[in-house]
Amino acid sequence: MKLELIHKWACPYSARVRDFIEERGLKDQIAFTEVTETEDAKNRLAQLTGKTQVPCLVVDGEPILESRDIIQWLDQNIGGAQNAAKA
Ligand SMILES: N[C@@H](CCC(=O)N[C@@H](CS)C(=O)NCC(=O)O)C(=O)O
Repeated sequence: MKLELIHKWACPYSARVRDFIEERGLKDQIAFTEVTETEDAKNRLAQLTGKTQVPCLVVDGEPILESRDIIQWLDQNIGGAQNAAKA
């Protein structure tokens, strides 16, 4: 499964997702793209979602918006309790 988090350093909603990823020890499984750092990221985000909103988790090419939904997806799909214990 290919996972990419399109985020912004200055965005508190992005920070919430990054914190969850850090706490659960999932960093190695996710590629991070800062949306303001490349024109390509901005264009891809717009193509995928029709929006400029971050954070956006892209799962095998499918976007998930909303920090709460992203965290819930990560929790249910790759960040179970066994990882929480390790963090
Ligand atoms: N409810 C959203 C809020 C996300 C949000 O407001 N992100 C801001 C940056 S902090 C943003 O992308 N603003 C530009 C836009 O919405 O187009 C979430 O929880 O993810």
